[in-house]
This record gives sequence, C-alpha cells and structure tokens, in this order.
Amino acid sequence: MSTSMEPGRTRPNRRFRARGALVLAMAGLLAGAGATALSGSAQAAGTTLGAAAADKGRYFGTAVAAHHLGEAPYAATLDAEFNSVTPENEMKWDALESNRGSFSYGAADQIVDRARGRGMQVRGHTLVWHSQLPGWVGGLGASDLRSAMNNHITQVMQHYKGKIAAWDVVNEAFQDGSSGARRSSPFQDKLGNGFIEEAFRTARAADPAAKLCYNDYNTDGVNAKSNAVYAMVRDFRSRGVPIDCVGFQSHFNSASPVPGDYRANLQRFADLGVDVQITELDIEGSGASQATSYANVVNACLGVSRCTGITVWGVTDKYSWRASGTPLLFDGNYTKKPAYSAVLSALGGSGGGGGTASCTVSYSRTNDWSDRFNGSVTVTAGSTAITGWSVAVTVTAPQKVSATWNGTPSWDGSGNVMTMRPNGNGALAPGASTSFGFTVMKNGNNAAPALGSCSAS
Ligand code: 9MR
Repeated sequence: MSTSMEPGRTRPNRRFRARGALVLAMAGLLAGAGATALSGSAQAAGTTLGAAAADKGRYFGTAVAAHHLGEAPYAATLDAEFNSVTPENEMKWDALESNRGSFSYGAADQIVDRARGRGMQVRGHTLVWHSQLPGWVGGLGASDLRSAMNNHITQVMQHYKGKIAAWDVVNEAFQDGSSGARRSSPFQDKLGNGFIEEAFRTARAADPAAKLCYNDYNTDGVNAKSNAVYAMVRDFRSRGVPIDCVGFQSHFNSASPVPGDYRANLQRFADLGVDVQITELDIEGSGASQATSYANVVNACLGVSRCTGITVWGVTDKYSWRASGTPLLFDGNYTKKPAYSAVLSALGGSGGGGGTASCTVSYSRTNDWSDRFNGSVTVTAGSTAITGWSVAVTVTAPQKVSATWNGTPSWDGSGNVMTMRPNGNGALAPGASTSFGFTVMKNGNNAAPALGSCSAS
C-alpha cells in the first residue's frame, strides 16, 4: 500500500479508479437491462430449436420422411421444434425420375407443401448423386448422360422454383481417404471432372433464386477430402462458377467424432465467400457425452457468421438410418434427450429441460341403455411428452359411476366427483392420446358428465 510518499497522486488515482468502477458498474447495469429485455423476447421465442436458432439468425431443420407425417407425435414434434426440412429420400433421382423423362413429385410435394404451409423453409436434397440413381442413368453414353443430367436438374428445379431455399446440387462427389480424388460414378467416369461445374451452371439457370450447395461427408474437419473440396470451391469462386454454399453432413460416431478443427474448417470455407450449412447432423451415443458433442457442433456453427443453419438427419432415433446408434435429439417416444437440452441451451434458448407439460381432454358417450350409459374420455398430450395426467369427471346426483376402465379413479366425499389418473397409460409422446372409460348409472338423470381440465406432469 502506498503511504505518505505521494499522497497527492494516490488520491486522484483512487478517484479515477472509483469513477472507472462506477462507469463500469453503470455499463454493467445498462448491459444487464439490455440483456434482460433481450432475454425477455428470446425467452418467448427461444423455447424451441427453431425459435432459438432464429434468434441467432439461423434455421434449425430436420430430415423428414413423407411416410411418417401421418404419425401424430412425429408431426407434432416436427411442427413444434423445427423451421426447416430436408426430404430424406423423396427428392433423390430414383424417387423423382425412376424412368427417363417421367417425373413423379407426389411424396416430395407433400413434404414441401406441408412445410411451406407452416412457414418452414426447405432444403432440396439432392440433384446429382452416384447413389439412389436409377439403373437407366448408368446405362447412358456420355452425350445422352449429359443431357439427362441437365434435364433432371432443370425439370426438378423448375418444378420447385421459388420454393427451395438451398439445393444440394452435387452430393458426395469425392473419395474418402487421402487421395483427394473424385469418386467414380457414371457422371465422373463419362463426363469427367467438369460434370460438377456443369451441374451448378445448369442449376443457376433453372432457379436463380435458390442457393446452390455442394454437400459431402467426412469433410467436417481439415483432411485430404475436405482439402480437395476446398480446392474445388476456391476454383469455382475464382472462375465465377455459381456456388453459394457448402454442406457438411456431419454424421458422427465414436470412430468419427466431432473434429477438433470443425469450426476452423467451416470458417476456411466461409472465407471463400460461400455460406456453410450443417446438413445431416447425427451423433451416435447417449447421455452427457452425446449432449456435449451436439453442443460443440452448435457452438462451431454459431462461431462462424456464414454458418446459416443446422439440419439434423431425422426427428426421432427410431427412424434414424442409424437407429441402433440413437444419434438424434428425440428418443423413440419423442422424449427430449439430454442432447436436445444441450442444443437448445447452446442456441441460447430456454426450457432445455423440456417444455411445459400439458394435455387436453374430450368426452364422448359410447353406449347408452335405459338405465345407464358408458362414457369415454380421450386424453391428448400437448407438444411435450408427458409422464402423467389427471382429470376430474363430475356426474350429477343421483347418478353414480358404477365401473371404470383404463384409469385409476379416486373420489371426493360426495361420490360425484371422480378424479381419474393413469393406470399404466400415463406416459404420452407429444400429440399422442389415451382413453379411459366408465359406466354411469342414470338413476333417472340422463345428463352428460362435466369434465374438468386436464393436468399433465
Ligand atoms: O437417410 C437416408 C436413408 O433413408 C437412405 O436409405 C439412404 C440411401 O442411400 O440415404 C440416407 O441419407 C443419406 C443422404 O441422402 C446422403 N448422405 C448420407 C445419408 C445417410 O446415408
């Protein structure tokens, strides 16, 4: 501590420090006030993956399969949480043009129209890919193949013109491993390296508003394969070949974990002047380690301003292409996993522990006799999975409930108010339903019972 040597200097210094501290404290208060105001709105919006990502200027999407859309909890989870979709298989060549020149858009249209009707954006996947390619394509000679490729791109993109935010124009054209070479495919083998450039030029002409992406896997970190893709994108950018984005599929497991240089790799591509997107994210595993990996991916994307969004490769573990690896954010019952909470909180959202449990009830008379009737109550979970429910059913004296099923009843003193709770049917996925029933002795009164509101836990 300084003593009497230079008191005159010590005091001003203290005052300066005090003023500095005051200024900092005020700034802190202001920042705190700002943060409170912001988190107020973020809280309202940021309770789902899509809303939390939107608060960060990004989308959060999922692959969807048309044949699952009729499953209520699948649709409820999709609609509640995501604001972008990628058809998992419905836009692949074999789905859209299995016979040359004959296009079938039914399942893909279903996904696109449904998503757009709900304000979600759509990623188109994928125009030119060696896999899920109908046999007739591989049988063509070079000049026929060139026109078939360009026709496929043009027809499909014009069909969806104005409806697709970004297209995976070319998918997985590079080999794994250290060669950095292009993968053998009918396109590569017959048209040479130039097929990729040609596909992008054709795509730009077909729908100038759509973002055009190159998409691949095992390119998530810096390695020989991503270096080869990087060189291609750099070349395209320098020569004005139209490319707007690069998709990083990001299929991870213990043999292929989230790379330590993931963010740096995304950034080097972004620095070429393209957007980057995480397009098919899934991470095998469970619990905290899976959650941490997911958070790392989200943080990598948030750390790169041109990382415009994240798509996970499916809604629920049970329909994942790697179902046994449980790689997604919702389990087979559509319950949010620790990975979900980690993603939501990395996105700055709130309620990562799960949304508010809720349920609704509806009543119908299922049988009627002169002396009695049967009633059935259907309990439906809201957009969050629930583990229990209860609902009060009140009959009018002198009516009496004489039997119940599919529930565990308890009674108030009057015997007219029955509170029904689950009997092994308490756990409901989002949007899923169960029913319980009862017989009411009329005793001369035919009134319908009154239903209380449903409470969920
Ligand atoms: O998830 C898709 C699965 O249902 C299909 O059977 C499979 C066919 O190849 O394609 C899967 O999706 C792939 C995607 O289209 C491209 N990148 C790899 C994905 C996982 O295999």
